[in-house]
Amino acid sequence: MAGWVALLAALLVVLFTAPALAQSHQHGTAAAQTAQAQSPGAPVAGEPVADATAVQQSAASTYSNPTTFTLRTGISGGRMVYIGIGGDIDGQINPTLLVQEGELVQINLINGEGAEHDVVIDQYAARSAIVVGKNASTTFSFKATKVGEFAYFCSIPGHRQAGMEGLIQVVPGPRAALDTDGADIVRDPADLPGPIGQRPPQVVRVDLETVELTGRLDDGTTYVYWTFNRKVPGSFIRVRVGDTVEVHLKNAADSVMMHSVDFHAATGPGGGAGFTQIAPGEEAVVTFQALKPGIYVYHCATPSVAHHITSGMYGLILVEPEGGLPQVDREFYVMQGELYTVEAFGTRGEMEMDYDKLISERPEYFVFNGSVGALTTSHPLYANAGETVRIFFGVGGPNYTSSFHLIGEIFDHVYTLGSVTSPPATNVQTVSVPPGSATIVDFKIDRGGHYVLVDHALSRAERGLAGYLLVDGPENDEIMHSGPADVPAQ
Ligand SMILES: [Cu+2]
Repeated sequence: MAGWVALLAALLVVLFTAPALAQSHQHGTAAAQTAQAQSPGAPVAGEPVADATAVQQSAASTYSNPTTFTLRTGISGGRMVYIGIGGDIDGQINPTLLVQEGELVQINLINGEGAEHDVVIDQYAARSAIVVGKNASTTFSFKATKVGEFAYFCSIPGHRQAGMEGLIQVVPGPRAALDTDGADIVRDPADLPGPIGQRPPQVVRVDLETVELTGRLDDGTTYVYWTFNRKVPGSFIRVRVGDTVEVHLKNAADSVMMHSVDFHAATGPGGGAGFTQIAPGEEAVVTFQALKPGIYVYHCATPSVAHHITSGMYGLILVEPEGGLPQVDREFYVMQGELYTVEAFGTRGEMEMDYDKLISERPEYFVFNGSVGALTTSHPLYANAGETVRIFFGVGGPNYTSSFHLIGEIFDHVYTLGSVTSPPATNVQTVSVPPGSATIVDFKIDRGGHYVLVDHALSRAERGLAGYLLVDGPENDEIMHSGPADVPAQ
C-alpha cells in the first residue's frame, strides 16, 4: 500500500510539474542540435517503477519538461522504417535520437501507413502501445538514466528485420543552454506599479513606445515581436476612477509598421485608436477620462489588428475604484496570447508569422507573458505561505479564450469579467477569460509548494502555456499529505 501511494505521489508530481511547462528543453551542443527534434509534450509518467523520493526532490529543485521526438511509420526504399517528424530529425529515416543523461524523454509514434507498429527500447524497459490504424498515434516516456547507445525498434514480428530500427544515444552530463540572439521580451509578472489607494483624481501621463524587435520565443527560437515598451505584455498602467489619462504614443523610428493603441478603459471612438495611428518615428497624444473602474485590456488597433495583437501588442490598465482594491501581500501581472508561425511548434530558428493560420485560428504557440517558459524557467511567480496573492490576468489572444486555473489552489475572490464594481465571486476553480478581457483573482496561499498556472484547456500546455507559482513555507500536512488520514476512516 505504501509503495502504491508513493508511486502515485511520484506520478502526480511528474504530472503537475513537468508538463510541457517549462521549457527547459534547452538544446545544447551542436551535435545535439543536429540530432534532436523537439516539440515538448505532456509528461506521460511512463517510468514504470519510479523512485518517489528522487522524483519529488528533482521536481522541487529543477523543472524539466521532456525532450520529445516524433516518429511516423512508413515505407522507404522498399523497407519499413520510422521517419522523423519536426525539428532536426524532420524527414530522416530511422533518425538517431540524441539525449542527455538524466533527461525525461517522450516519444510520440504516429502510424503512417496502417500496419500495426510500436516502439520498444529494451534497455529502459520502455515501450509504446501498438498503433493499429493509419494516423493512430501514441506516446510514452522514460527517464534516460543510463549512458550509452541503445536500439529502438518495432516489436511486431518481422518489422525490426524489415528495417524498423534506429538508435538512441544517451550522452553524459546536462544539456548546455543554447545561446539565442533574441532579446528577452518577457514582462516580469512582478513588474507592475503598486496600489494607488486614497488620492484625489489627477492627470496621469502614460508613455508607450511601440517597438519591433527580434525576441526569444523559446530556447533557440526567435520571433519578430511588436511590443509596447519592448515587453509582452506592455507596461501595466494603473490609474484611479476619475483620473484623466494622457497617453503619449511613440512609434520607434526603426519600426516597419504603423501602430496605434485602443484602450478598453476609454469611452470614445476606437478607444483612442483613431487618434493614434502613427507611422515609424511619429508620436501622437490622446487623452481620455477613466470613467469606470475595472481591469481592462489595451492593444494595438492597426490593421491587420489580429496580426498586431498576436505579435505581442497588448497590455492591461487597472482603473482602481475609489479607495482602491482590498489590500493583498503580492500582486502579479500575467497575460495570455497565441502565436501563428509558419514553422511547427518546437522548430528552432527564426519563426515567421503565418497569415493563413492566423485568420483560420490555428496557432502553433500559446504563451504567458510572451514566450515559452516565460513564467516557468525565466520568471516564475514567488510568494510565501500565509500570504494573500492577487493576479491580474488578461487575454490578448487574439482569438483563444482562456480557462485560467491555478493547479493546487482555489481562488478566494474572482472579479468576474474584470468588473470591480460587482461583488467578487468566491471559491472558484477556473475562470473563463475571453480575448480582450481580463480578470482579477485573489487567494490566500496556505501551504508551501509549487503551484502551476495553466489554461485548463490543457492541450495548450503542450504548446508552451504554463507558469509556476513557487511558494516558500511549510508544507502544511494538515491541509494535504501523502498517505492515509491520521484518524482511521469510518
Ligand atoms: Cu501595432
